[in-house]
Amino acid sequence: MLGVRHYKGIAIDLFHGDITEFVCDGMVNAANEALAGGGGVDGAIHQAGGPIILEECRQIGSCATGSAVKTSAGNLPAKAVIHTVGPVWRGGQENEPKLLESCYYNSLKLGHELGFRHLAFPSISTGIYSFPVQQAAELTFQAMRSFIDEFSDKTTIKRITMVLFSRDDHNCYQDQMFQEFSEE
Ligand code: AR6
Repeated sequence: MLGVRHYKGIAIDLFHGDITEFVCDGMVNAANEALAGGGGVDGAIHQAGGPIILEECRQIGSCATGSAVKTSAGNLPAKAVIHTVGPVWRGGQENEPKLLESCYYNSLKLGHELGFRHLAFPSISTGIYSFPVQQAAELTFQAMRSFIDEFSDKTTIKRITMVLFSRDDHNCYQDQMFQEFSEE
């Protein structure tokens, strides 16, 4: 069963699968600061989207950890890719939690500025960058709450989906989502 919650008129839900096949407006990518492409979800997004994405990344140049930038989506089923750079986990004492929250908050803000209705996120930083999944899931929904508290009355965003590649990650995010948002 797929979980869904509503908070101040915005749906928050989960999907178990490949984000490159997920239909949305803004598809968020877990990129690196050089916007150079890479492995994991970044590699999958560039592979499925085609070379236009890397061309535009080169024009932009770089993206600081915690920030977000936008490119076209090429062949992906989205209007744009929002590239954000998660922190590399170095034990938790180097501002990693705040930086991870900034990724979600700034990606949502960019999606809002672009007038999008539906954003899809992968589990940022929890693969190659080694951020512990449970803590990442807690921070994810806290960041969504902060964004919604600030923007719910003025944003076009109506739905935010976490797309989880593994069943274990899906279950972990579902538990945290149910803890953060009770049924309205
Ligand atoms: N759809 C959804 N989720 C996916 C997919 C997919 N197609 N492929 C992988 N994941 P990672 P990071 C999940 O490593 O930790 C890259 O080289 C994966 O199982 O992609 O932020 C970049 O260029 C995991 O749960 O991102 C950076 O250098 C989650 O996506 C670096 O990796 C994030 O794993 C970023 O590392």
